[in-house]
Amino acid sequence: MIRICEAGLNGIVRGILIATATVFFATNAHATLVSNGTFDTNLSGWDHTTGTIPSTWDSGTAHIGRPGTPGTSIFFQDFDIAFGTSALEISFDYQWQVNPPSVEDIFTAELIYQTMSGETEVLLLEESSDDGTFGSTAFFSKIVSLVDLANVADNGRILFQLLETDNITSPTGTRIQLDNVSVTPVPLPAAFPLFAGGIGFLGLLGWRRKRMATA
Ligand SMILES: [Ca+2]
Repeated sequence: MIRICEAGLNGIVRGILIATATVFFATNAHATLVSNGTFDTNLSGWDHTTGTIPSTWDSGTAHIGRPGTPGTSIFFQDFDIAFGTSALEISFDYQWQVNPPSVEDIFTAELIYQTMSGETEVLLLEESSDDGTFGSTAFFSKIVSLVDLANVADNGRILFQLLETDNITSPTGTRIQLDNVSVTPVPLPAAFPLFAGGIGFLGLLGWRRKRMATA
């Protein structure tokens, strides 16, 4: 009698487990939401002409800013975030290049997303050329929680900006080399405990059966 009950329970738990695993891994398997984040052959998919200094493609990377040319270089892409997504993992590689200037330049990265009531801007990174390591690639990664995400098309934007100030006395300047930009939905937090709980419960049933068999 107990064995039938356990077998039945086992089947139900397996069913729930398969269902939650499907949700969990389907969500987890989402590829990055941005297109051409690796800049393999060009800057297609990105707006690289906004601001006073256009961004350029160079050997599989994007160059934001032009050394010695004062102004603002803005580089961005809009993408769809599926309604119900609760968080995004954002990562990219960046490198300060050419010459540390006498007057600091500022590099910023932002996530902008549409909400029920308007727009939210999340500052991901703000770095001065005084603090940057020139000629060495830095890896950035952060998980951002989304609040009140609007159910509209192109509700997300990732934006990079280099503000290049005038260095009156010398023509030195900077650019940011950008690569491997990735924006990935983080699995539903509600699905994970259910999934992990299901595995634990199956383990417990297995342990009880084993114990009864040896008794
Ligand atoms: Ca690349």
